[in-house]
Amino acid sequence: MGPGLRLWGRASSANVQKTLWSLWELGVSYEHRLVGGAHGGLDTPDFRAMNPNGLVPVLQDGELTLWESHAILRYVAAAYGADGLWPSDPRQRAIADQWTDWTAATFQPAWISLFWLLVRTPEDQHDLEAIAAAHAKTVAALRILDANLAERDYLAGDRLSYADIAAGVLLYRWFSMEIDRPAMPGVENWYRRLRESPAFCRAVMVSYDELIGRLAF
Ligand SMILES: N[C@@H](CCC(=O)N[C@@H](CS)C(=O)NCC(=O)O)C(=O)O
Repeated sequence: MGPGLRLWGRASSANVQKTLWSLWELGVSYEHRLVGGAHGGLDTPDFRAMNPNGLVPVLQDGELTLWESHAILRYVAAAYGADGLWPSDPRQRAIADQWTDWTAATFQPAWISLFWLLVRTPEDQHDLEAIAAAHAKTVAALRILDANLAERDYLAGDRLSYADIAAGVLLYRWFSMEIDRPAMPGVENWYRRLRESPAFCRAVMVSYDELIGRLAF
């Protein structure tokens, strides 16, 4: 266990779920402070001193205070997941980085836009054209994942790495949203493999009812 690990963030946030999944996957103990969303607490001077963006997740480990979910993910994997979530071979780690950064730059923005337009926006305000455009972008990104996963079990090879956590955290909502899902056997098999992890089920497969029709946070 880490010396005084503390996670700040509501458990319904996909970005917080990346941290929760990684900590549970590695069996690392931590203290959880629920902030953000209905819990509030992101505008206090103390929280802003930890993260000037006023967003979750934030992870503290001893003297270290860290924000940005993928930086946190890499840190947890490097500090607590050597040869587990953190590939020791630099080439394999570079591939994990490639998928992690691509998730931040391409996949998650498409997915988040779809989630906000379809789930977080109240139904009477739905913009069908914008939903269709965000759906097309999300499907295009998923097809890139699907082609990679036709060749291997996990994004960076034959075992779970932090890249699978960054991208895989988005799958539960994709597969439970009311939307057309073109067949993608690589992604579907990957999702089945991820669901074999109790840490994935506990962190990610949780209700997001509190976010439905809610634009406030
Ligand atoms: N790029 C940041 C984004 C963080 C972010 O947008 N966090 C959202 C939750 S997913 C947040 O704090 N929203 C305000 C709230 O929950 O009150 C990361 O990956 O950590």
